[in-house]
Amino acid sequence: MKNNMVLYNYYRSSTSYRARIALYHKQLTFEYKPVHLINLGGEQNSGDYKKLNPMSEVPTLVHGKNILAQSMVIIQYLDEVFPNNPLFPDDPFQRAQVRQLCENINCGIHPIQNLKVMQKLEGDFSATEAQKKAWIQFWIKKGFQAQEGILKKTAGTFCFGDSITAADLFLIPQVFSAQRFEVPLDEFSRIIDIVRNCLELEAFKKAHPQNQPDTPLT
Ligand SMILES: N[C@@H](CCC(=O)N[C@@H](CS)C(=O)NCC(=O)O)C(=O)O
Repeated sequence: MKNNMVLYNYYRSSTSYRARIALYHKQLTFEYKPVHLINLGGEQNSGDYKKLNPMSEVPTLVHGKNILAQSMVIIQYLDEVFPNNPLFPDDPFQRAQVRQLCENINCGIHPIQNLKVMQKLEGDFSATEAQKKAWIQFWIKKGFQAQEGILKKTAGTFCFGDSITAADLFLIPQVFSAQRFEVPLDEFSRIIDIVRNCLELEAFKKAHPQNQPDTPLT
């Protein structure tokens, strides 16, 4: 166990990607434990994994004896335990603004288009691939329209001024998902600029879904 830290995660899961960026941004080493979300009915649904994460989701962080689920919680925990390269501003209102940017994605976009939601739409309501894609595109676009408007006021090089904050850790993975589901991004010029700036940084490159131990070769 590197640094007494294990991250259970999946290469293309956006919530896993958030946690990986936080770990690399803070220059922490960790053991990568892949949890395949599709194979075997989804390894996240196995009894053993549920003991770690009762919601059957990735990521889960194990730090020594401490077991934590929920990417927001993991990111805040890492920020408090490892204060180098902070992910939230000191000022209480600015901290809240960064959290707002995080939660717009964490609560306002991601859960509506999560794998289990899409599986339910298909299983119980016979949604086709095209309908599922349209659903995902609708919610990401709606959320990004709100986020783009806020970012026009808060962003500099990154989501909140010119330093990396937790808001970037939520935005970049959500854009990765948007691209995966072919959401047109032309109207989101601020978001596109921030993504370009973030992807130049080492932590974001290392955390990228293309560069993980469980990334398929093809
Ligand atoms: N709010 C949770 C959401 C975690 C989550 O839903 N992760 C997805 C992958 S991005 C997952 O594990 N899905 C499993 C499923 O839908 O069965 C967090 O931020 O950690």
